[in-house]
Amino acid sequence: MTQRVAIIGAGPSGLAQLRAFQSARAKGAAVPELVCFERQSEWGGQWNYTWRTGLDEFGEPVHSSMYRYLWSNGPKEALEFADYSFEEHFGRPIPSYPPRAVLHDYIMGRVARSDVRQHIRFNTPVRWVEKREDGRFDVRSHNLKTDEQVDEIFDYVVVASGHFSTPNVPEFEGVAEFTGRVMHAHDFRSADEFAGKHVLMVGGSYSAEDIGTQCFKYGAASVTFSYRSRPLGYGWPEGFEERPLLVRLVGNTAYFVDGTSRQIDAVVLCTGYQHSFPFLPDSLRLKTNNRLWPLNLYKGVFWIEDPRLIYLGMQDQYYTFNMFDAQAWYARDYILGRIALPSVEEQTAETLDWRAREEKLENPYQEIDFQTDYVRDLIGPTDYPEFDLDAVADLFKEWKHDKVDSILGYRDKSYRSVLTGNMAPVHHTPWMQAMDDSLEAFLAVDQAA
Ligand code: FAD
Ligand code: NA7
Repeated sequence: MTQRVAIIGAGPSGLAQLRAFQSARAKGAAVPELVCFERQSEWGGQWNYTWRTGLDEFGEPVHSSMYRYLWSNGPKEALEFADYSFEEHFGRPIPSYPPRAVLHDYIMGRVARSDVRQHIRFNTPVRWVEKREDGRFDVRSHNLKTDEQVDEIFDYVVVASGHFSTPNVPEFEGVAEFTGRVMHAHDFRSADEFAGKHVLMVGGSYSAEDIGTQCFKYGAASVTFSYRSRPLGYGWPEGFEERPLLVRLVGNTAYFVDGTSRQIDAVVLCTGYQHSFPFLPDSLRLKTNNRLWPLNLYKGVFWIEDPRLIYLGMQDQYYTFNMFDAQAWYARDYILGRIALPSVEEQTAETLDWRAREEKLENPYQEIDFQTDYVRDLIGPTDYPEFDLDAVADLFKEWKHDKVDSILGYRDKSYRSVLTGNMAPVHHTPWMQAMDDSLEAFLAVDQAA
């Protein structure tokens, strides 16, 4: 009987899984029946920009946390699909830090050129997954357009639903009485509304850094970062400052844990996200914070208690698209019977070794090497095209240095593709002056250069 695989989510991870199977089929393999459930009306996951916040037109939670004017926060050469270069997609080299629409176009380009769309059921969230006595899974999905629920049986379930959508929203004293705007990064859409304002970013990671610099770019009067553990630590130009943790708001004054205070007009809580799987029972549910090595996943992918349940993209990420590919290819080969998994004891021991190593990591450079080794470990036994992972690790390290050199100027740098060997052209307009983030403007400006 044909095996059936349910893939939950058609973002980059779910699409990587579809592409992995399609690539095997193109080489003559018999592949299982694939059904990809996607809650949104289009593929692309986070990369689908929406103006909506809160709930969508069906009353479903809005998935994407992306905002207008979002540009890649890492060099595109570090995330390039090994089987589909940027140059193949755009027909020429393009600059290293594309805006969201350009990356969206690239991600979609690879799958649009294959025949995987037929497997996706759009506007169809998965509501519940349960283990059956015979070892398979009952999957209940909901067609939002017809308002019908469908129950089906699958042999494997691949959870590719992302983990940057359910906001982590702490409470701060006085926030209820604060007269200015308060929002979580998940609901941030446009920096324009903060022009002329004094904005406070709570959080010390990517969202705080990127939303803060973007607000500054679009005219905020000042940007204050408030960190819990450690400051971002860049050489901030005038107009930025870092303070320790916010303790309370009184009127429009923010007080910090070191006793200092300042007037602010708006607060953006850049306090991260929760891994949230409301469609899974406790016994199957991954529980973790955002880190490089979540526990209970063999190879960072297989639910150890039952490897027919597979999670993609659940790690904190230096590597993104190419890592999701590596995971998807490995998972595919397990499903196709090409890779056998060791005993539960061996899986657990290996997983704990990775965790022990992760806990000793002291800086981003070591973290980059850690995730590089992880991706290498996954690619080795599969037919995912080999690429120079050491060169990618060097790229990430160069990127880190470039950010330290200039947090507002690092996106003006260029890097060499490890796939084509070609150097990216310098973008015509420095990032701080590039206000139009459309694909047309990015590519047209590049052509004019
Ligand atoms: P997602 O992209 O989140 O896709 C998950 C999909 O699952 C969604 O389409 C969702 O609708 C669907 N889904 C969820 N629940 C269900 C359900 N119950 N039933 C059916 N479908 C469901 N990465 C980079 O490489 N470069 C960047 O510059 C970058 N910037 C980022 C900026 C922001 C603000 C955020 C939040 C992330 C950024 N990332 C960036 C990381 C980004 O998460 C990954 O690039 C990528 O989108 C992760 O892919 P994914 O498929 O794992 O998850
Ligand atoms: P991250 O990278 O998970 O970071 C979350 C940040 O929020 C981190 O600095 C946390 O501080 C901080 N945090 C969490 N809870 C609190 C409370 N209660 N008080 C103060 N600060 C808190 O999430 P991001 O949104 O920045 O990035 C996620 C993705 O979006 C990433 O891939 C980007 O590419 C875009 P900590 O350091 O733990 O003390």
